[in-house]
Amino acid sequence: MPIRHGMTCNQFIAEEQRQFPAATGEFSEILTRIVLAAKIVSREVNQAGLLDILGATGDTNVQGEDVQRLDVYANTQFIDALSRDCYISVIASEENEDLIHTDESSQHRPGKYALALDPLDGSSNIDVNVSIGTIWSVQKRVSEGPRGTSADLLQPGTEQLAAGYIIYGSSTMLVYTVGRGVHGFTLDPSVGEFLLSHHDIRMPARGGIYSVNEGNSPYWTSGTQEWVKALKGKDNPSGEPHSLRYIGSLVADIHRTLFKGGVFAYPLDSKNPEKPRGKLRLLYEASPMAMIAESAGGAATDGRQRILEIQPESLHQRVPLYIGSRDDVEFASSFHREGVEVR
Ligand code: AHM
Ligand code: MG
Repeated sequence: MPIRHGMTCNQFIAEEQRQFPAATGEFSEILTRIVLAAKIVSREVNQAGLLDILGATGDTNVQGEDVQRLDVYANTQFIDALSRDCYISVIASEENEDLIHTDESSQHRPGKYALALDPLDGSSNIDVNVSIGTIWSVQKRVSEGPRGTSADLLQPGTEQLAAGYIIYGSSTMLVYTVGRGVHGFTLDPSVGEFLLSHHDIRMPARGGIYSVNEGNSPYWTSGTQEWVKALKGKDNPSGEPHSLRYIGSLVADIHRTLFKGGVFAYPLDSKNPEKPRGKLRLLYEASPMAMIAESAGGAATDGRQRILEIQPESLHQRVPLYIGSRDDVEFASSFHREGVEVR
């Protein structure tokens, strides 16, 4: 079946699989499970107000943040969809401190793949009807033996086989890449299918928007402060002040950046002076988004190093992130490279 506007995501996945005659279908099965979980979570997100499911559970997650009920729901849906009789061996989720072993519940031989998951990012926005999203990436398992290990997830982002996000916004969209172009599918609720709406998305090489929580500027390094000052003036590659757009929901901010160009950043800050750090998590926020950005012609860096080349050290590791149009990310890097930045 030729690639055509309006084909379902599952048809598209099957079509991509046909390009690899040796493929067993296991990888495609993982993608179709993600599609299924996305539909279920989308339905729940859209009915959140009606079902009175909004609000915090009263628990805190491993990051010390309030857990929203929808976070828990989304976490359960994605883990269930990808655990039972699936080909995923281990999952790292933002909502779970420890690695999740799916091997025990699997009827199959140990899975060949590992999943990194942020089940519902931007959850502080749920109660105010702002777009939120799910972020995921799949890696090939590298450990041997009957059970997966954290080594399966602690691989540089260059080893990701697929990465994607689902944005629950004015419509629900699934955007993903297997490294050969970035494709977007819009959920048609009347037929319950994600339909191909954006084939081979390309990010503009340069944009006119910067997206950053400027309230953190007193805690930024001087390099970051200088960079934003340049973006607000005329001393930047486009020669005119950039517009500021900040939703505070990573998936929504990056979704806009993918289509309109510009740069999204969550820089290093010294809110904790003992330990300056970025906020966003490498495995299930920065790395998948970096794969999408690069596959669409954009770039992603921590200011000094390509995000995809960072060797992860722990499941919930945080990194500074500058992501978006190629030229805009290069401009950000020029203020952060070793020797330029004063901390
Ligand atoms: P979360 O994983 O707890 O939802 O936090 C991540 C979110 C991102 O969606 C967003 O880019 C960022 O936190 C916003 O942080 P801030 O409110 O500090 O600007
Ligand atoms: Mg998150």
